[in-house]
Amino acid sequence: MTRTALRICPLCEATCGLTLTIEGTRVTGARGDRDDVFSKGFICPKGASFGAVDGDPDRLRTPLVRRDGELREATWEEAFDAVAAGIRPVVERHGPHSVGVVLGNPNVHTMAGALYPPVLLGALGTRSVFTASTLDQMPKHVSSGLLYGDANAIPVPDLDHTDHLLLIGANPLESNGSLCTAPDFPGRLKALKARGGTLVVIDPRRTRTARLADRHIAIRPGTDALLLAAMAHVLFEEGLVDLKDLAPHVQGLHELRHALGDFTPEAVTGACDVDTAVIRTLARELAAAPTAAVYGRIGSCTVPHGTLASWLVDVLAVLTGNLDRPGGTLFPQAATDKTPRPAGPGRGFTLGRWHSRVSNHPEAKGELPLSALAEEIDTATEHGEPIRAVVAVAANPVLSAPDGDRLDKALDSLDFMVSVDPYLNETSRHAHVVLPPPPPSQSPHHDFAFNTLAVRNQVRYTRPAVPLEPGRVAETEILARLVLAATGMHGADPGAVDTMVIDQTLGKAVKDPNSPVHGRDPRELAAQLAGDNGPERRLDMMLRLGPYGDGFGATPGGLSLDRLLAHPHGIDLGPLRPRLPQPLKTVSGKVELLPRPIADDLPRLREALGERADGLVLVGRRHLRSNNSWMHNVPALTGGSNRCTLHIHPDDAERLGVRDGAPVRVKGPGGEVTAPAEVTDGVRPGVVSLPHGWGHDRPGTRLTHASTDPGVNVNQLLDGSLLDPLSGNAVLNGVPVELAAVGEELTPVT
Ligand SMILES: Nc1nc2c(c(=O)[nH]1)N[C@H]1C(S)=C(S)[C@@H](COP(=O)(O)OP(=O)(O)OC[C@H]3O[C@@H](n4cnc5c(=O)[nH]c(N)nc54)[C@H](O)[C@@H]3O)O[C@H]1N2
Ligand SMILES: Nc1nc2c(c(=O)[nH]1)N[C@H]1C(S)=C(S)[C@@H](COP(=O)(O)OP(=O)(O)OC[C@H]3O[C@@H](n4cnc5c(=O)[nH]c(N)nc54)[C@H](O)[C@@H]3O)O[C@H]1N2
Ligand code: SF4
Ligand SMILES: [Mo]
Repeated sequence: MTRTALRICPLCEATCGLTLTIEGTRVTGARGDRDDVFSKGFICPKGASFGAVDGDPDRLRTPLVRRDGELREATWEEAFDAVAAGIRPVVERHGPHSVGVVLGNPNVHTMAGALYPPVLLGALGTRSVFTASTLDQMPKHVSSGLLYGDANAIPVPDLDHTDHLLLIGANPLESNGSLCTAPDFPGRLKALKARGGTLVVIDPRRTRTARLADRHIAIRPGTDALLLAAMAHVLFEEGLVDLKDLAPHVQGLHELRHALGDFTPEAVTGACDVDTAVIRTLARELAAAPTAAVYGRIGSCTVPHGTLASWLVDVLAVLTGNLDRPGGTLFPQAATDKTPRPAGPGRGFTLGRWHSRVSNHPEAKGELPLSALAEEIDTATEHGEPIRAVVAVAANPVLSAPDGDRLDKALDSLDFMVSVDPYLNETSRHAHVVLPPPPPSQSPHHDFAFNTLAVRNQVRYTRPAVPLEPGRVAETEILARLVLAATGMHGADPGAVDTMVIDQTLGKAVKDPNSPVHGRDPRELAAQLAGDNGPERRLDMMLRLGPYGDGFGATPGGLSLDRLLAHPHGIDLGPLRPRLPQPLKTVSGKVELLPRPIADDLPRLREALGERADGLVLVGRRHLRSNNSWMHNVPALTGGSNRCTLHIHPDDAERLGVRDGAPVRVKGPGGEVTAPAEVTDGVRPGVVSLPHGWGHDRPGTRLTHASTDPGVNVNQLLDGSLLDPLSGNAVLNGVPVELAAVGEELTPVT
């Protein structure tokens, strides 16, 4: 029997609504849901391959438990027994910090990943927390924390209304957007141009996005902070600063002007390789546009000055009066956000409340740099115990993080490791227990994270499109049971985890004078919660307590799970609106333009004024039909231009005797790889590009298709020591490399 079901796509941040075709329990087709309030029918090739991703025969169906050195199929009971028996002794003997928790990217794409890891971390009390954020957007969290007092207050470009969009180090035509949830990002860019707006792209590669732009600036990698500082300088120098309605909410303007005094276009032009006239034009156009949005992503974050660049992105928005303004950048308000508290000073944001044991890296947002995971496992110091057990959820750091070879060895040396992962891959192969979640079709979906980053306020929820296959356990239950097993409550009812969270949340809400349920009886509220299971009840609770909620009756007609279920294509909550000063939680209650840690990092940027990359530098790239490290196993999404090749400019290729298609050796601080050259003027001279997430040739994995064309792991070129010091974010772009055609001597290229 053929039927259809709605499912929000979890395969990238765009969160498109899909209509799945289902035969029996198999997803045989996917198309865009035209009635989806947000995506309106858009779909990309990954979404269209939902069935193939979902039905990949290599997905694990049962847990695996290591016995006599071999991972073997086991029952769920055996698996959770093994988890409890593996983790508890480590905690009891060596303390909570000896358990490392590693959270990977798909946690932001599952309900389970939003609802349970915070409980796990709270209950374990470990400081050894590592997530994909420190390979990605931690600089943005830190700059937001410092500017606004809230690391999660990330302004989003008002794509649908802006007149001028400045994109820095982002390629949404391949990535479909990030920290800016916008189904059909490409269509929204085309609409911007159609309404007479301007698109400017700063990227060392002439990407598909750059080709759409009115102006493309092929900057030298790693130097965006300099360029943006010089743009801010020009705004001050030419009297173009105009805070507009922001003025009462901002402090530190004068100090900022002074701090940026040295960063003239003339001073940065050599390092950035961008003409001074172009820098001035960029600043003037930004100031002159009726509205303008500045947006930076991977290329501006995963670099040595990632936090400064992320900060300057918002500084430019403030200086041109475009922060918190329609057409500029705005703070979304998601349906599951906490009840907004009244505006006023907050506690601010602090970095470095503790440090990593080996290299003394400061924590940021409660996390240590993922680049430091290997050394925190394999290096003994007098500053506490090394990590002896790892809980990895949806993470493949052996490929995603620097120096996978070292991490391979480190993970292999652990007393215990558990992976919650659908695949036996480069990372999970080291686990003692692998707990496989069901495929997406069998999982519910709500975007807790991405709705806080969406270009339009809206809310959607889809229940599992296909019932759980016999023998499967929902990922929410897997994580709830993992929490219990890791914290000494092995065997308790997993529903107890949800009940505990609900009791705590409602208990707090009734005491909060700003809550719509202030003064009520938490038991009475809990009894009102709708939903078929714990996660649904938690969603209902969050919706009802949230900014659009029914407040458990206080706001009749407000949001609740029942109301959402009655709107299967979602509920539109309107365009983004100005919200300042409410989101600010700084000590001053204002946007703090020049926070101390930023000011203290500026001398390092000043030093970079004199730097000139004289050799080749490496940058990454993404391909539309791929996603980080885990989608190369789906035949429909591989092949064609989705290949692990080294892009090199024709001038560099000629100079080095590199022929198109011939293998090239690339050497970086952490190692060497050999990949076929693809000679293209799509990269600027002096820059080569390799995609990440490849290198599927390790033994002991079960990735049948991926291993036929494994590619190489670009992150092996890194040794993990290159970081943005404020955020601990890995430097993945602008890395100096040496290069030679195979058979030639490897010499630094000048
Ligand atoms: N050189 C270089 N390296 C990079 C980047 C770069 O641009 N250049 N990008 C970085 C970025 S932005 C990120 S976010 C990281 C990502 O790095 P990771 O956080 O390691 O994420 P993935 O590589 O996507 O691997 C995700 C893992 O989750 C598993 N998985 C898939 N679906 C599910 C699910 O539903 N549940 C569970 N439990 N597991 C699931 C997959 O099998 C895989 O093992 O990579 C980073 N690495
Ligand atoms: N198809 C696909 N979609 C994805 C993913 C994927 O792997 N594949 N991953 C998802 C994830 S986890 C994320 S975080 C997002 C990322 O989303 P994006 O940030 O849009 O991702 P990228 O395509 O890596 O774009 C980064 C761009 O920065 C450029 N760049 C490199 N170095 C520099 C520099 O120093 N300065 C400047 N200005 N530019 C530079 C690169 O050439 C590249 O074009 O994509 C998400 N969506
Ligand atoms: S753009 Fe992203 S969310 Fe939309 S269909 Fe493609 S992979 Fe799925
Ligand atoms: Mo990411």
